Amino acid sequence: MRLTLACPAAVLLVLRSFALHAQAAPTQAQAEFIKAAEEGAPARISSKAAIARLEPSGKLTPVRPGGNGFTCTLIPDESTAPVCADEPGLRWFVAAVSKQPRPPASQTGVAYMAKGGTHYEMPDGQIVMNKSAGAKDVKEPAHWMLLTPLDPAATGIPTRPNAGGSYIMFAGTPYAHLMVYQDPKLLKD
Ligand SMILES: [Cu+2]
Repeated sequence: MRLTLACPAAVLLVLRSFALHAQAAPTQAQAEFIKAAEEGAPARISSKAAIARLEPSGKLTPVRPGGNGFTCTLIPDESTAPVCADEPGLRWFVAAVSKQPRPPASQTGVAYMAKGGTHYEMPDGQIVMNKSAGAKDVKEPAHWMLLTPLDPAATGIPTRPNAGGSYIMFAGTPYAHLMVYQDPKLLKD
């Protein structure tokens, strides 16, 4: 988990506490969190992923180490939707939940939300990042995401959910990304 590069001292502490507690069975609260977070992706990914708690401040607290570069967590909003993301994807989510002006400009991230999630939609169908007057909560089906700021004009990809299943969410903002309404659990190995 390279995220923690931002604060090397914290990483060391976290790694040490993993070493100390490596043999300890997870508490019931941890076990429940792990089970819920693992629902974000197919078992072949989530069973080997790191599990971490994510707070609205962007603080990540490891719950279980992983081995495949993915981390599963629960989005810290009313949805508490599980998400499993690779390293760039996790950094993107940390930036988004902690309301950073933009995600770190780095590689494209991939994230899975096999239980779906929610977003805010204005009466005209425009998807907005923050809840504002007139915005309503809309449920999203199971989907996966390519976290890279695609441009609707350059790509021709629509900016709203549609029968084709793919659209650019938050188009025109640094958090623009490709949404694919397809259950990641149906992806083949
Ligand atoms: Cu999205």
